[in-house]
Amino acid sequence: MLRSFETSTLRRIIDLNGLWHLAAGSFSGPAYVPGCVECIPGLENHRGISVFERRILCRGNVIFSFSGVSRFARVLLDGKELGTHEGPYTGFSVVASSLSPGEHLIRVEADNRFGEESALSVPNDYMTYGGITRACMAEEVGNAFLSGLTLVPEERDGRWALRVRVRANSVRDPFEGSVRCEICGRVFPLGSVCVPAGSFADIDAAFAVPDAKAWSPEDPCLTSVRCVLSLDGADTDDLIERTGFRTVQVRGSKILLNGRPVRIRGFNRHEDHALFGCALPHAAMAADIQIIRSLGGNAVRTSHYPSDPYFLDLCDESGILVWEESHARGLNREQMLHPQFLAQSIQCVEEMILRDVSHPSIFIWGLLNECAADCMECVPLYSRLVSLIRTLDPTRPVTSATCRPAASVNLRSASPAPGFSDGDSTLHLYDVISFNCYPGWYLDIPSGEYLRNVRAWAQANGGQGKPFIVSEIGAGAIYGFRSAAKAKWSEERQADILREQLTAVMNDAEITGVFIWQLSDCRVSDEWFASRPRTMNNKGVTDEYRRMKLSCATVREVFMSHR
Ligand code: ADA
Repeated sequence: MLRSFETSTLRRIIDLNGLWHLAAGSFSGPAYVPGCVECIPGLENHRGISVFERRILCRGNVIFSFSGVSRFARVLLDGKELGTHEGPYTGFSVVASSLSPGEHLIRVEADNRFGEESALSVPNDYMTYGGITRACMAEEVGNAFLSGLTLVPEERDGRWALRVRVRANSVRDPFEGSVRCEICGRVFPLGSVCVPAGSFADIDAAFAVPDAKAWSPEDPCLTSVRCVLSLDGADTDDLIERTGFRTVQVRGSKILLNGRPVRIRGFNRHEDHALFGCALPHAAMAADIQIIRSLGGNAVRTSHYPSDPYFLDLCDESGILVWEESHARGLNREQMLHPQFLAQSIQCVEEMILRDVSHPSIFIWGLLNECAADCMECVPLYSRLVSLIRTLDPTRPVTSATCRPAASVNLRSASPAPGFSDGDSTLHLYDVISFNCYPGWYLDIPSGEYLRNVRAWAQANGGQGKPFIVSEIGAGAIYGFRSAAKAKWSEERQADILREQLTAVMNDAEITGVFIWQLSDCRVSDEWFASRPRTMNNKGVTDEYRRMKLSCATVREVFMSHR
């Protein structure tokens, strides 16, 4: 299962998770999917093509769906290529048609090498693992099937409506059918649909849902919607998606959830774990949410890429608010001007929003963390991607986490290079302003003073009157390193810095909230930054096994006193 709930009642679903045969480097043997090849002894530093194979009993038309293959995937059935996909953090499906009943061989080639053709996955302050890193499944369908069901609740004058989009597809033969939705025991006809041979037709409808129950973090009540395709009066295919009825609005310097201002007490979360790499099992995902709640948190930022959809399901169910981010971290001018950058970014944004727009827990979209927002040639790229997000989902605010106020705010005197501005030139594009700030760690300046300076600069440079989020703040500590002198990298030092930083943020009523950098220590690409101790980003409040550092008690104390 890719999701935490049943997604169809009419399809035969084959779970593809479990043992596959893996050939990678010198390894040849069984490997668990989903999983990272780097978790297999001997493959800890594998960069290359990993070949996964397994046999599957199926027949007819089969949709193979993958939630994530890192980084580039090629899928073959019985030796014939079904499709390819770039990007580790969004899913994809390929269809095989008219299969004879019996055993078939599926083969997935997962390539985690960096290279010329990869604009977004580059050596970075996190690890690009390899393998079939998220869940996968196969589904048997007939000639006519549905895909891409999305649900967007809309509130008008205190009444709820639901916008439903779904695609009707033909594998081979043309058809005419009808589509309906079932919600809370009621049936809403979406009309008839006429699909040419081997093609598709999109259905887009909105209808009132008079007895909708509201979703909120305190009472995360979810609504299931079943969409059914019928041909000649017989139900042929169905899809189930979930949503929650809630509103998100930006009003002046506040973000309102269901009409009330929210205060974010959040954590940045990389998908990374000492035992599982980026392929966290569901229980480990749920454990992360328990840690966030136990520390007084109410939100998570999926830094710096779209999350595993199962984790988003858990956030919906737990009432944890989510900042979901399309993939990119710290790309400089040359990297943003890469010939594939725009096409791959558009693909990532489109796949993320199509996949995730129905999640009520997602309250904001983010993009392009700490990229070259001070480069005048790059500003149009930002603009293009922000417009794309707004077109695909006009219901949520958009933001980008930046670390670039004017150099003087960061106590530097450098003047900008030709073609660059002194500070971020894209703030005018966003609904919410977000800054990554490390006073007390990278900068020797008191947090209160630094945050006031950054905010004043943002107000004067495109952020006037907009909500302001501290999208990262934190300090490093090596788990178990205790020091009476509170030396750098000690747990004591991290706890002290976080207390000072978080107190400053939470005491400033003009700041909408904070995402601590970060929930757990994560592995860093070897190729990126050898001077990070342990080749890890050690700013987690827990280590990579989720063992709590001293700072957890501090975070809990500060967050709990601001609930
Ligand atoms: C950033 C960046 C993070 C991480 C962090 C750090 O601002 O967005 O990915 O690298 O700094 O630890 O320095």
